[in-house]
Amino acid sequence: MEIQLWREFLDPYALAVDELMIKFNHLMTAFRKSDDYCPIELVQGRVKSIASIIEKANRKKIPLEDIENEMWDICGIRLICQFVEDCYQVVDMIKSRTDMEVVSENDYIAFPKDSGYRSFHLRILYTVQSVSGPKKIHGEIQVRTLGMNSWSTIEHSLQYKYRSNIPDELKIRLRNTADGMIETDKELSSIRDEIRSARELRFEEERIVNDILLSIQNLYRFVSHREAVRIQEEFYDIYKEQNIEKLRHFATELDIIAEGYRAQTIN
Ligand code: 0O2
Repeated sequence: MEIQLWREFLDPYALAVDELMIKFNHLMTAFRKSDDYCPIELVQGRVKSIASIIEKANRKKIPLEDIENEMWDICGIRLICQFVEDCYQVVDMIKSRTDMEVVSENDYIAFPKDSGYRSFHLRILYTVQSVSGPKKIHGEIQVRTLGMNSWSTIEHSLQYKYRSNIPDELKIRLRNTADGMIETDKELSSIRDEIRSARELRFEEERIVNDILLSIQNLYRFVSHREAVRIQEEFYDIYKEQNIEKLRHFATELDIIAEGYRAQTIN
């Protein structure tokens, strides 16, 4: 295929990757705004490079004219989670969506590959509006934990170095580190509630601080500069104590003060 034709061929895949990344990032924001725990930690996406498509087509004996139907990961999305349980929740969420159709799945988390590779793969069909009308794109979504992701990223680099001929001794060591990663994931899952509540507390603190700063900014319109600075310093002192209860209380007090000024202005 000529370079220009490759560009045209890959264009709808780029659109699909962009759209899917926006959708999953938006989902993360929606979870956080609603104070719910977000099972997705990070969204990544890429269109497979031409070199990688050709290499894979050769390796899997896929004629170039068939790659559109036979290669699923030209449009690739990776959803990275904190815990194994989150991966399955994310998989269920994807399956229940109406804007993408899951056509098959491979659970390499429950059934790791011989290499030690773990991830949940979903093959999807996703429609984009291209210049020539709607086009159904084949895509692959990989769902994995942070641990699985670091292992596979490292192993993938070694595959490049050794061109699929990783020495046996190194393969065994990689396998052992993959086993270690399974134990780490299990251990993290067992303290999941603790980690989740710490994380929620952090997000809540961030939200309260943002609210307080906004209220102080608004107060500048109603109180003297000196008074606003005094309130600001009071906030800094409370913030230093790292006591979320006191922060909550301070935010409520500020709300009451702001409400009082607002009422005065209306009257
Ligand atoms: P890149 O550079 O990651 O884009 P599937 O049909 O997808 O459920 P299968 O048959 O393994 O599973 O598919 P394939 O096409 O061999 O692998 C799809 C992708 O999964 C790979 O893309 C990798 O991203 C990842 N993957 C699969 N097996 C391994 C593995 O043993 N180690 C690592 N590190 N990743 C793996 P590509 O083509 O490698 O390219």
